[in-house]
Amino acid sequence: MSPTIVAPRTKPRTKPRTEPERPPLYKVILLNDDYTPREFVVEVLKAVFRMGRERAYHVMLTAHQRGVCVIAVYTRDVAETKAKEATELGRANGYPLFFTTEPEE
Ligand code: TYC
Repeated sequence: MSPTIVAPRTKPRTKPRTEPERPPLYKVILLNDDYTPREFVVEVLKAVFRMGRERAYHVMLTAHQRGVCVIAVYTRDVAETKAKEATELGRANGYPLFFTTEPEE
């Protein structure tokens, strides 16, 4: 019996590797107001954004002095959930504390 001749593959076995797409990131932004106590803002930042006291105090003070402060960057779902949760903690305690999100350029 004559040997079977196998034609060489002309196509690569696998697709060329491409880097996985990175998901778009969203900033969580803290807005200043005249009513929420400073200490309450610090506690919310610690609880929802897992900040230590010093960083939370610094972020609170930046928002207090400049009107806004970017807190952190997350994927869209996480950013929106945390902003909602933190805003809701303020509302539940009768404060107008407000967190918003915006896409990172
Ligand atoms: N401005 C508030 C006060 O003087 C404190 C405060 C800081 C509120 C930051 C909101 O994002 C904020 N009591």
